[in-house]
Amino acid sequence: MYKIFLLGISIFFLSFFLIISNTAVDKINSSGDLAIANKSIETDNRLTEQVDTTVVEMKTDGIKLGYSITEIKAKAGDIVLIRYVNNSDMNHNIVLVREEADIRPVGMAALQAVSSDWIPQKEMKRIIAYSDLAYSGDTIEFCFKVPPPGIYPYICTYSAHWTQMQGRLISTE
Ligand SMILES: [Cu+2]
Repeated sequence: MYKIFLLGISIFFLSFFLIISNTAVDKINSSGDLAIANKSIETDNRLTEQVDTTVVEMKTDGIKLGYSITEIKAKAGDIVLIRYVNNSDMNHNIVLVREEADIRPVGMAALQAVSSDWIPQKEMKRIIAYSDLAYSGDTIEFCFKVPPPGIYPYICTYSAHWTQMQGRLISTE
């Protein structure tokens, strides 16, 4: 009888211990999950902060063959958004090329590319990004990812404007 009583007491305490320890484990799991959730939020914030957008307001007036902004500085990997107001009497575009030596081949080939809005498909390897053709009076937006650090020319390929209508994108670390 005494042994049965001892066994009963033992089972009671063992169950009690198991309940306590399970609760403790639950608590650890909860706080563990919470920590993981917080960490993922921090990671998301960091990702959105990494890419900035530089907005550039640019225009051309009258019969001038040029952009009002001829130098754009931005960080490699960021986004540049050019809002271009074509107040001139002619059509224009913005074509970003890989290097100085690409200006002439792209500009010359564009003269044969009227049907593709002055964007020469056969010289695409020299072109990083290009805008729509902005007709006289148009405002267009042109968005691109800033290439690795370096200096990149941008030109207007409409009707041989490239000889005068140029600017430089300076990509920094
Ligand atoms: Cu032009």
